[in-house]
Amino acid sequence: MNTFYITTPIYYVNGEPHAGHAYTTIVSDVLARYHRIKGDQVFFLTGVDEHGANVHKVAENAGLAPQAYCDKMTPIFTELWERLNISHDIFLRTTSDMHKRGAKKFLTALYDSGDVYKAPYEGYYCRPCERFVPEKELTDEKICPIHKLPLEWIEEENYFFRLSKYQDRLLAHIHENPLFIYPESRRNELLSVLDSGLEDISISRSSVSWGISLPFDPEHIVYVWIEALMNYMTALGYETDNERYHTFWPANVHMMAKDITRFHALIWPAMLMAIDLPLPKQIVAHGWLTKDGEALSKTRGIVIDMDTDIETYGLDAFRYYLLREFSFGNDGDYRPTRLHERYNADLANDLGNLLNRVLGLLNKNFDGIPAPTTPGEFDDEVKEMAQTTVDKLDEHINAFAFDSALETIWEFVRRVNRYVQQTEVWTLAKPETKPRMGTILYNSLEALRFVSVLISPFIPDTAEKIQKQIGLAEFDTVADWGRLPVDLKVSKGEPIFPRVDLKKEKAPQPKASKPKQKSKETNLISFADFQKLDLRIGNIISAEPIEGADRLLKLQVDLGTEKRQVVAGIAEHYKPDVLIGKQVIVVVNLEPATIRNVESHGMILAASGDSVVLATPETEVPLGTQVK
Ligand code: ME8
Repeated sequence: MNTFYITTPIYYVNGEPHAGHAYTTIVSDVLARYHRIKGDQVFFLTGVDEHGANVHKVAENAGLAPQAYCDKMTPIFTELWERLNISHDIFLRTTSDMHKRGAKKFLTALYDSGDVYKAPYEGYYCRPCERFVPEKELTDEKICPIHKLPLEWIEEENYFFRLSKYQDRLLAHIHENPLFIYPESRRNELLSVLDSGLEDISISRSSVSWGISLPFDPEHIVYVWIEALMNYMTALGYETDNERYHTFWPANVHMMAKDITRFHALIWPAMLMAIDLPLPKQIVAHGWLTKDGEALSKTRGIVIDMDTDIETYGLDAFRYYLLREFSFGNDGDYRPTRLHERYNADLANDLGNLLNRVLGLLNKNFDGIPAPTTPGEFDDEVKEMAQTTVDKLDEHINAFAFDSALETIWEFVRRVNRYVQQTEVWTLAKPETKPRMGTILYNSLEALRFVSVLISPFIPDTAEKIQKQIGLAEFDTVADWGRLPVDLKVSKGEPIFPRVDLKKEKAPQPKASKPKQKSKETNLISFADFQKLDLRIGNIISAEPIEGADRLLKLQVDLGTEKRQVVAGIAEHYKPDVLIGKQVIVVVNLEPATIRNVESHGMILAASGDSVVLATPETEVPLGTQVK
């Protein structure tokens, strides 16, 4: 039996979980559930990161001892995962005995490897990042490049890990295992980090008290990031459950967003190399979930109201929307109006109506599921498509293309709808055609059972509801055609996705953007004129404000064959850090211009109404691809 070990990051407890955390955990849940229905032995880990100066400080501010604070925060995470139907096998707390014992064993092994040494350290420290900011990232203002907050100068004796020693081995590993860091954009980013050279990193703090002490020097507390990475092994029972640890290590997938890939794809593998343990198979990073194009931030009021949307549309609609709408690896903007549209079109209409219609016809004309005795036109096409859907789904899931995976299933749902339509099954109730009617309804219901298996990793409650309505007593996870037993008594069937009335529910309306153009005719251009535009796909690799120009950002855009500097008037709508890694459409043959003393070689396209939203390709495409 294959094993499949999947992990989410362990989330900091210094704030409540939000939709971004939910997204990582839901995509990991899909993978875990998918591998379970394939028959793999799965272990799915999530949990919380409870140590470190940051958590300590927040606890102090709340007037609580750190442990009491963690005990208060942690249930907020476990309750959310329950509400989101997350099927994890373990929820790890870093304050647990199991983790502490495993971490000490790991640290001892690391020390014994000879790659840990003590040295004085001084540098600029960012508390929210919990890291020293390297020299090359420092600006004159000594501001954190991520949090834009002033850095603290810290001097202390620290233990260091000889990360620099592993530079060549890491490089070789990444080259020999092209899928080790996924997707490619992240792989390239980390290869360029490696190119610029790795420095040794400090792995302890003497100024921090909330954490695990080093087994070889109890005066020092292990740096929270080093401790956190070890959770992937301690949760298996590295010190406490040898059998489980050996069954599942190395992990198949460490899932996360792109913010923490350096720790996972460089530092963590080097630590494992130092103590001769196998490396995780894949470090996989998705993009940011944003709101109105901006990074989520509770303090700035940029939040996604998951609770309202789940209450209005149901949990599965929320899960479906996140998985169907966002292209994994790219940033995605959360829009309740799109959730509404997807709910009505895909869930209520395509799937819900199909189930209702087939069950309705069956109930009206048969007493239980009829036997498929009378084959006819279109049957084989539907059966074949069922099988190809399974194969395509597997490819998409292995590439983390959850949107394409769902689209593939929905192509099949729409094909079955068409089958019902093409065969005009409702006209076949006469005695001479009734056996054919029974066959079509059997096939349609078997197709729906099939669909229920395939959607079960994504929207598990809906999958179960469908099988219940079909009359199956236990959930059948096997996608093989013809397993549906005859004579089952189907239920009448409540709509699985009742219509949600926008006005009644006061669902958010899209902002009406003021059309800027005046009349149509006078604005017409010829096709030849349009063809003069050279539009290309580029990737934003850096973004920074322009002094004295509040509306402008200076962007460096990678077009595949060349890099361009572009000035864009989007600073009021996008924070620089959310832009990094975004694919955009660039007008590359625009005359260069100098704007506020900064040269601009091109222009990026954006929808520009009440708010400004960048035009991005629906899925990631090769850099330099022409847009026509
Ligand atoms: O980094 N969009 O914890 P953390 C998508 N404790 N995903 C998002 C997101 C967003 N807007 N915001 C957060 C830590 N995430 C460490 C991890 S692991 C050994 C230690 C998700 O609470 C995403 O998965 O800051 C991101 O990588 C993670 O939360 C960061 O969680």
